[in-house]
Amino acid sequence: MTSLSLPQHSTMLDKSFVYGVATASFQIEGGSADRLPCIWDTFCDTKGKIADNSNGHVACDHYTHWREDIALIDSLGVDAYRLSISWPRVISQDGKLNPVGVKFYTDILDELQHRDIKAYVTLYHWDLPQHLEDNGGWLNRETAYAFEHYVDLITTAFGDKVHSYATLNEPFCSAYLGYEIGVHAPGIKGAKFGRQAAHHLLLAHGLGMKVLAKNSPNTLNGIVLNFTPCYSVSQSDADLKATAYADDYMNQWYMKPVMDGAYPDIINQLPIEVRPTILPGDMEIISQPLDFLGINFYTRLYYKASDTAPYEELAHQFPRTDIGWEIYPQALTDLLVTLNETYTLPAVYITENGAAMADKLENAKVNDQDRLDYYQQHLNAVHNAIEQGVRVHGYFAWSLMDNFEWAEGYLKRFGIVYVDYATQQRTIKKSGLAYRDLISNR
Ligand code: IFM
Repeated sequence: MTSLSLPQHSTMLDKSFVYGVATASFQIEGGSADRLPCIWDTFCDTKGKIADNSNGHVACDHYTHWREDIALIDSLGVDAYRLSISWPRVISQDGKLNPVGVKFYTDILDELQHRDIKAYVTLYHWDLPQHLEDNGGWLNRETAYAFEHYVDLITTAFGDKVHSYATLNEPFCSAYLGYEIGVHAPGIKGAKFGRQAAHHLLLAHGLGMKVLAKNSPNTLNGIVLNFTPCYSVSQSDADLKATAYADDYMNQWYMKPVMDGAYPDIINQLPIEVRPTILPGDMEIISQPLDFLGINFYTRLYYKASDTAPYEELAHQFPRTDIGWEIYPQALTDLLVTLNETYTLPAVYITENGAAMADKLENAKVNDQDRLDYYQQHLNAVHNAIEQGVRVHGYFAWSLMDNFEWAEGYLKRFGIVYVDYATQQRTIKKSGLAYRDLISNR
């Protein structure tokens, strides 16, 4: 198959189904001299943390090329562009708006509006201002209130330029990868730290939602969570129990508080010293009503029982993408159907889905058939979930273009557009052309 298709009767072919592309500030912008340092700058400067020793100072230089990049987005014919706001670019150290940073984004939002592309804005995609980290970062409850203040200022400044706001992108990654196992910024390790950071991030989400309800009641407001569905290696009670625990620890830990105002019951199995400090009223703040839930999906994982821990995670099975993640599209259907059975879901958007592949630019073309196949299989998986009653309203490809893939640096390419980092030349890959055609053929 060289094109992307869906069954003719699919609601994903209705014009009301939103197709988009997604990026994040630190991963593409560069322009670091015009903003405050963030935790990823510091992490990149720490030896051994980033696979290719790179950083975000230039990245895709979107800071300079944003106008061409929006023209590129427009040429793909998408309905929406999901971008994130760099907190350290728009808020100065004294907590006031930085007009230069605000203008960068209002220019982008105006250009999107002019081209009739809906702006899906994420308010926090991991680039915490370093001065807040110096005060404890997400381990300090005050950071949640600093976020609330930032959301208040920036949403007032943006006025009616935005279609949708997400408070956080993937709090699992910020908390677990950043503060529990330390493979992401700020590189802190410890179960108590991970759980406490998660709680403060979720608190920030709830406080942010309240600000959005006040300042921006007409936008679609929600949160973006990532899920890596957990599968048991066997049907034995021990393996099933271990797998359920892993799901609660990795996935539902972020979902259940937001939807139901409570952590999964396994919180009571955690050693007392690991449990997060939760103040009265926190869970009510965290469980504000949502207009939408953004779901990011890439892969699944297998689990089994362990003698020394609540579960053991197995290596990814095959086939794998270039980042080593198993390709298993059925898990996306299973995930959506299960979430729909477990919770009362608001409108669902797949806010990220895509694959890192070992692309080659040859004769000004990238023949990424492997990525195209990944997209086809996952679009089918979303279609199948919709057929089973899940209200999915949109799908965003991750990513618009190759970019800084966190601890992997620039070694892993997720874009549907190839970026030559030496020249900043963009080339739409075969998958990008197919995505464009799927959208225009609706
Ligand atoms: O690149 C990231 C993105 O920033 C968040 N979700 C997962 C992507 C691929 O790792």
